[in-house]
Amino acid sequence: MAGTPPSPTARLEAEPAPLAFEAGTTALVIIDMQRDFLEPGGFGESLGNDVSRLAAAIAPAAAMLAAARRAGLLVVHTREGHRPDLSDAPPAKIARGAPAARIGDPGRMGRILIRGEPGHDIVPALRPRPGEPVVDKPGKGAFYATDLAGILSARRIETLLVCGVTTEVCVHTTVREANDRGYRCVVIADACASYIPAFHEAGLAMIKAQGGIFGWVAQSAAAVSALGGGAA
Ligand code: C5J
Repeated sequence: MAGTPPSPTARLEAEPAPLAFEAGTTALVIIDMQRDFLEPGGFGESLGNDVSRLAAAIAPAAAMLAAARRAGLLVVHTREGHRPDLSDAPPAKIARGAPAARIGDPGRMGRILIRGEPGHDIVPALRPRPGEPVVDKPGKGAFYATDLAGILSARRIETLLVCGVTTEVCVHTTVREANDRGYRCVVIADACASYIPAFHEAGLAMIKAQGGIFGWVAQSAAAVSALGGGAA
């Protein structure tokens, strides 16, 4: 666009190789850091998971959020959840596994995985600011049945810094979708988490294997530094 100064190029220490990116064409995408996944009484716990395992990702994700805001990156938050009438929830998803409480059932944070309920909210440490897009998604991938592609293309985004939960489910599905759409994806390892630690490690290993077949993996400290560093 005429009159827009060129974005300075930043260098990010990542695996399998360092990566150059420009703040103006880079977005931070924070996947599903919702109470339903991170707090007791929500969807994650209903599936038999120890939700305390996800807490470690909050502080690194908050550091990423602060750094991205300072650097002027587009910040996109996603939330997994369904309409109150469950019209966008496939019966096969509702019935999956042997949960103690199913999607749409009443729980300690309102109806489980339903938009508008307390459990659907993003945790307070990562609350979106006005103007930051919040993408509500019915599936695991953030591109499926959402307007994320339009949000990114309107800003000419080329590179995604991705964090959130869970590493091997919604983070991985979104990165795979994004990779196929031509985005360069950097998964911020310590700002992601899984209920199953071995799956977190395997998920990260799969991203960066084979020369970065799905993208890159970096630590939040390196990414914050590449974004200009400094305190929140
Ligand atoms: C899951 C997610 N694990 N956000 N959702 O069901 O990863």
